[in-house]
Amino acid sequence: MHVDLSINLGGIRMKNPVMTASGTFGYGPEYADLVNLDTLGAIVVKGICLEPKTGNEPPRTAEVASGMLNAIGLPGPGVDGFVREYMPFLRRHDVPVIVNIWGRTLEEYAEVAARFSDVEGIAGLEINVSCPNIKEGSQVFGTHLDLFRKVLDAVRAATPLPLIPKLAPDVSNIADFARAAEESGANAVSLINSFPAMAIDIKTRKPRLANITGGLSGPAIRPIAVRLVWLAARAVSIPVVGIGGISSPEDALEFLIAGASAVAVGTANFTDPGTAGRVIAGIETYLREAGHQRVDDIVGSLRI
Ligand code: RRO
Repeated sequence: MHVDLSINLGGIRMKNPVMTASGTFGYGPEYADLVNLDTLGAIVVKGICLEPKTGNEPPRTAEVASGMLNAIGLPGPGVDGFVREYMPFLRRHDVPVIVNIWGRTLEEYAEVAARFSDVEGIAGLEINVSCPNIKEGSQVFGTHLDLFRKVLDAVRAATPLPLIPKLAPDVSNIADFARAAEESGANAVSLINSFPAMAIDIKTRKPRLANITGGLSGPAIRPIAVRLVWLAARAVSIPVVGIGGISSPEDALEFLIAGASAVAVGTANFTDPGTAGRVIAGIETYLREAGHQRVDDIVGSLRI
């Protein structure tokens, strides 16, 4: 039986439901010798703001049980640098490019979105309101419902591109944020960003990250993410992208059954760049063996 893995994620046509999570796959070329980029559902690039930025002091990562902490602090080339240095490469590939964007103010979010609207080859924007590691504000937008709505309204007014707000995990009611995204005209939501966390070296009594706190990602956060995806997917009718510790087809299938229409592989890219490929193949096998022809057949198929 033929299995059709293709999906339409809020207006973004994808060959399959597996993308790479922002911040774990560079801007694409970094992985091109290791992964056939054209086989991916989509590439989500590292967060871009208006101007070039250097990021935090090292150490910026630390390994912890079943995961890692990071406080990278959003280094990046800015809008113009990204378009100049990376878009020519990305346009040569047959894979949707989703740009993760962020700003320090509402106006900056809107301007970044507006600037990308005219750039050829961009399939959509993921709106980062949930970075745990910059002091200037991004996290505040993701955890305060009124500010979250304001960012989305500003970005929605600035661009016709498909918009995917990336939700913060550390909120008391994720459904409120998913609903607010839908009401503001978002085309999908993605969740979760890394979970705010901290680790200490007891010999030196220093924090293991220069930033003191960071974001926890990897298998440690997967069950947290599956629950939040389940809650968000029940609250909205726009598609949900499930993210959090996916390193196998089985992990991805949990998210799809919980209600995600697509998934993103994140931290696992660092240890095995072939993970997304294995996840795609494993989803296809699962669908075939269960007698399904399309991914949608299992989305939200949780039995309670
Ligand atoms: O760059 C980072 O420190 C970072 C960001 Br923007 C984010 O959204 N999530 C994360 O874990 N790290």
